[in-house]
Amino acid sequence: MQFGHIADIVDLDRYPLHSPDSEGCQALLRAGQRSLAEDALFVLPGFIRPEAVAAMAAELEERLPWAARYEAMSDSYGPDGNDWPPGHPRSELHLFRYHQLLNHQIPNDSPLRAVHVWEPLREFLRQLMGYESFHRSECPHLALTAKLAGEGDTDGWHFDGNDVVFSVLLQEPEQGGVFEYMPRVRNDTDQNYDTVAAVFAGKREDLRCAKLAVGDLNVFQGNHTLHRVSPVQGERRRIVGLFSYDRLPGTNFGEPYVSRLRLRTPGAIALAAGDGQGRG
Ligand SMILES: O=C(O)CCC(=O)C(=O)O
Ligand SMILES: [Fe+2]
Repeated sequence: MQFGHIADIVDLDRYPLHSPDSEGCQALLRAGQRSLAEDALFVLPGFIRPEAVAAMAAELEERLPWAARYEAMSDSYGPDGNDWPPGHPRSELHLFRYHQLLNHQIPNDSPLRAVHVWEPLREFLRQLMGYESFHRSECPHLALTAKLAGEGDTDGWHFDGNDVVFSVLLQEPEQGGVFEYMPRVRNDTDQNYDTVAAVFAGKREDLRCAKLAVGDLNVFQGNHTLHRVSPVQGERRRIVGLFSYDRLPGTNFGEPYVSRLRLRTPGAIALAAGDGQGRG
């Protein structure tokens, strides 16, 4: 591996996660908790060192031919068993379009994976979130992924199904690809559909844009926060790495999204065609 030690990848001078009792680390936890409470988002600028960011982006872009192509119109909420009338925010569809590299397609010695499996990061995030237990996802497909968004690709308006998402921005597009969000627009008892409907209709006053630069670690609570990635413009792709954790050990992701990705993975399609011929 090009990067022999985690200190070559993560800026430990600025982010001493390896010394959890240090004043530096404790101050980071306090700042992070304040930021999450106010903004549902906590950005750690320059978390990944520039040389490592460049290597991660290149490694992922090289694997683009094997990435799953996701393209679907979806609602922002996920199914809840009800039939919502046309015009209701729950029945409004948005475009989701990107390439996604799945966990098993990212090499074991990838510097991106080295960050995901770095124990001090998991423990820091556990403390930041105030969870009693916190585990790396072991999902063979989605534990660690990367989204690569080219011209016109976008993540439509949605709420996340999980409590918290950790991402690192690895490459910025020339234009667009902006992470837009409205912190805590809903809560457990109030869906606030009117405000959501206004955003869908184009109202932008209460939207925030995350100021992300390459190398930043973004901790984001997306289950109550409406968000999207605006369409990418230009030749250069937007690339993010996404780390999954869960309060329970050994959790896998739901099958529908994974099977959709599997079907749209070039290798999987080739394998299915090969099987057919072999039997014929
Ligand atoms: O690409 C990003 O920055 C976040 C994407 C997102 O919202 C998601 O994967 O749920
Ligand atoms: Fe999301």
